[in-house]
Amino acid sequence: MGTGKAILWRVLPAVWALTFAAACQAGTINAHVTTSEGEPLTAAVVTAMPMGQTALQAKAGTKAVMVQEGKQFVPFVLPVQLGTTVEFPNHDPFRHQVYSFSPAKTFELKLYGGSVVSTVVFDKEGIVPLGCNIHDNMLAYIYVVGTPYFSTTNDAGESKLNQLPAGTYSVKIWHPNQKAGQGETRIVEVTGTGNTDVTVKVELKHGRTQRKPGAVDETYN
Ligand SMILES: [Cu+2]
Repeated sequence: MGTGKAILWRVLPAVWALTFAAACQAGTINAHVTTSEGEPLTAAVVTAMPMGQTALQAKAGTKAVMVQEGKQFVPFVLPVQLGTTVEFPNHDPFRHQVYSFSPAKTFELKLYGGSVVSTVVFDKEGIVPLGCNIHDNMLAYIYVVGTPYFSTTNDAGESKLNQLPAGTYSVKIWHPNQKAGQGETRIVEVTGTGNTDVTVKVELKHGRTQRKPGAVDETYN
């Protein structure tokens, strides 16, 4: 009898915790990102990290894709979670040679084309600028983050993070051409119900963008 009661008292808190967790709904963060002039900023990455949480690895088998097509990388900015395998399919009828010299991931894929799909696992948080040895105009960024909650702004500068468990988050906005040292961070409270709006202005420097294929590159085909 005494033992039974003791077990009950040990189990009850766990049952309550489970019931409470199940009752908790998920919230949404709606981010609106503009330049300092108030223009909508596309291709900015919005990440939400639960406060006090250390970097979270992606589930095993998580994949993302960075395409080469028309001598361009698509997308220009690809956010991925730590541990994600990125595929680099080439949709062009000629070959590419993708590389990065970044501290977060230094790699160089062999010259490839056709149905060969090269893959790289991104295992360190940070910014990975990509280039192609054959086509100088090609440029893209893989942004490796330690949270499953991330999204890129659309042409209207909007980004939605869904299914966030209620709690406090550190919300960060990153864009490849933002001014150095200007990692825009906000502390945001997400409740189980309704949306939380976050509005951020990002000051841009004169940054590099991906250029359209140029005459210089034509000779390397
Ligand atoms: Cu190329």
